[in-house]
Amino acid sequence: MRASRTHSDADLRRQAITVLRGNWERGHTVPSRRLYPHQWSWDSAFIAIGWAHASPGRGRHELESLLAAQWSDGRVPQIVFNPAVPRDAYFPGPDFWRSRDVPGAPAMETSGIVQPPVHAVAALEVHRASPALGRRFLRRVYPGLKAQHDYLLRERSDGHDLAVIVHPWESGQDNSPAWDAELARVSADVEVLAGHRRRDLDHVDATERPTAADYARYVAIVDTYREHGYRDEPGAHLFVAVDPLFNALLARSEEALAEIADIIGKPSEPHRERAAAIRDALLARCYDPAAGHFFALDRDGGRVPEHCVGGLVPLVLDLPTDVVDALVAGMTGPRFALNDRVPLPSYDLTGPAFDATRYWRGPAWINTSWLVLRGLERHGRHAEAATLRAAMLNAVRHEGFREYFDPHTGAGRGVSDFSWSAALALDLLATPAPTPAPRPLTGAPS
Ligand code: 2M8
Repeated sequence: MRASRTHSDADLRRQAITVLRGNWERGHTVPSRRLYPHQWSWDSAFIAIGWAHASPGRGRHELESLLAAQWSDGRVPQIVFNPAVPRDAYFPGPDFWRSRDVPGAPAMETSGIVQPPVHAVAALEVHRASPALGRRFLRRVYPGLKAQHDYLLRERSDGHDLAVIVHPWESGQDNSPAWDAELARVSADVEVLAGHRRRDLDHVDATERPTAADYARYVAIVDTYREHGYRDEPGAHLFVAVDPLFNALLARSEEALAEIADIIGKPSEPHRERAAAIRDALLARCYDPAAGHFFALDRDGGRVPEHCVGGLVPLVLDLPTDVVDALVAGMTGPRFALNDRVPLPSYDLTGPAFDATRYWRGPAWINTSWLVLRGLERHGRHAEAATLRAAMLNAVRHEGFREYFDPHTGAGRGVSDFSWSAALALDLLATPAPTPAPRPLTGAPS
């Protein structure tokens, strides 16, 4: 890490707002002007949480513009394409997804898959930032947020209270080693990429991005889903998995929906029941007490024994104390090596597939650390939360609002001026670090 670029909290705040303003695009914020020039689903949720501290009106627009692209079955698309951006600026673009051919898709063009549902949490945070504006915003977004969850629990049920993902992109942790075995079952030749041009490699070094073999499979999975009109029917899915991060966020968002329902006078109990059912299923199916970690499941319900940062994210939920203790022990041990310089790695530092530079196979990301931080706070683990907060702020202070960071050295990687890194830093700066619980002074006079 370069020590020369240190900034005060006030400087950092100003710079974060400058990044968000630079990426604002009439109604939504692009994750990155260069690499991701459209609106992304879970990015918008994190970005709205940042806007809540700088411009709550933009936070509301961010979420409402995303929900305006919701499909009639309730799915909130992973990408909403901006018609003003050249159609081939990002691959796969609107001509690949062809949402216009699908009944029930919105007027604007979108992709046909989803991303982790953290939007109800974001809506509540945006509301809390400006409650004086009344409950109208929550009234407007509640039906869409409820329909988003209904879709996941209805069409994507694993039959045991958890929701499945049907594409690695749906996890947001695209090339995580958790998906390797399931992805290996998809037969796809890199030839399927022939008529396409990967635009990501124009902006970021190929050693940091998913491989051509991964992209061929990503394309093949969508080709089949598209042939089924993006209906979740038998034969439509070449890839099926259960992601602990996705389901932890679904449960946390159900809790947020319960709070929203209370505020606007709707029944909240069904949301609390759903949150508890998802949490219980995560504990029963994804948690391995011997390993002290939550694991992804393959399509047959088998645990995928890869330690990924997503397996720490269920900390955002109420959990038994022994589970919290085990997760914290795993986080501070050699696999995730919690420290105050660099945020948590996306994957086990000691794991066989670890790669310090390749995207979700090792690099440290601000959003996943932010989720774990909120979980640590929920469980009163203030010392570990303070350490993680220091690491996140240290990374962006020294390297700027990069997309991800080398998990050993903290060197910035991926694109610069990345929106959720700026947005979540803004949230950290707006929330003072809690005072650690008093500890006995060793050797103090009695
Ligand atoms: C990355 O994913 C996109 C596909 O959705 C890509 O690689 O092109 C992931 O980091 C994902 O989590 C994120 O939402 C997206 C935009 O920031 O980029």
